[in-house]
Amino acid sequence: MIGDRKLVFSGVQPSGNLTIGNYIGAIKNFKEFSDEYKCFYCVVDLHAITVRQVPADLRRRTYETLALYIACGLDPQKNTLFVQSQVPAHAELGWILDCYTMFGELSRMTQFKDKSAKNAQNINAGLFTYPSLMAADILLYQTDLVPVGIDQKQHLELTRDVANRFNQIYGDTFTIPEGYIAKDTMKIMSLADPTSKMSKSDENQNAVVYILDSKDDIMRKFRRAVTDSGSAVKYEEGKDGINNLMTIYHAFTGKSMSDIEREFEGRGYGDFKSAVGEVCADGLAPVRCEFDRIIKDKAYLESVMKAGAEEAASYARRTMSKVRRKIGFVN
Ligand code: AQP
Repeated sequence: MIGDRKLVFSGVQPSGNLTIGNYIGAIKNFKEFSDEYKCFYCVVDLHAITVRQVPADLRRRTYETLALYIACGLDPQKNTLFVQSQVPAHAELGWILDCYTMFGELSRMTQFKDKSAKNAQNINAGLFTYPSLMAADILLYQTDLVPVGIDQKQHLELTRDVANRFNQIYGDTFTIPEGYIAKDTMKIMSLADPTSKMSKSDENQNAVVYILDSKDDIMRKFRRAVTDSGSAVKYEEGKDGINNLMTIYHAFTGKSMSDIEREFEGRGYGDFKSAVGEVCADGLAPVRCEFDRIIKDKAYLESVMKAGAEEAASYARRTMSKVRRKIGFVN
């Protein structure tokens, strides 16, 4: 809490080109908080290295993710936009919280299970302890609200458990954050396998629609999206592919599922897939246009990063001094 304003924190990993899953499930909603709350939006590059990254790509994507935040309407004057590795307190508190997070808790995280299955050659300790670093990101700022996609709910619950544990041992230290999972929050699924989440690190480019894809690419990907063998555009159990496309259509138009069903009655999947492509490409066009303008100005992006990191560090310092004192570190 800053005065009477609640504090909001959220982050996105620069681990790949951002997808419409990141957009619909997270970034698109971030703007809503700016007027009412004090908002910290972070590019979480420390998290990204739990999976091996090419250094030049990681650097480029860090700039791009920041530029996308701004292109999606996050004004750096109103929001603290920064890069996680530029505020070392994240790593420091991450280590401390590792010591207050149980092996069993981390073992139950579905993201760890999914990611270790995908990266069998590199199941590193960071991948396992990722949730305690995420807890540190959030608790460092005494965050009240964390807007995240529904897929991050389990991590947020762990954050609350760790914060409560720490507070029980040492007395009130951390604000217990609430997850803000919007009523209308959607989980966007892969276009190639609609039973699994759309992820930026998916190797199958046709499974994923990127925020910066061209209209042609977007149209092509939706035309090839996997659906069942039926033809009625109807939201129902077992029709994962169509349900996912309807969710995306809803996200870009605001139309309800029953309105979408009426609109496409008797029109078949082909027509519907093209319509989803159209609304998605048109909805993203202004973001792409802004992005193209901002990404060219590296000096501007660096000034945003610097100001953001300085402000974030000043908040982080207050929490760290409290944590260090309570634990018994000599200041
Ligand atoms: N498919 C999705 N549907 C809805 N929300 C999603 N988010 C991600 N994918 C979807 C939301 O985006 C925010 C940022 O996510 P992240 O970059 O921190 O990590 P992630 O959830 O692991 O995203 P990816 O795209 O799946 O990245 P990789 O492939 O690197 O693991 C979060 O708020 C998340 O809810």
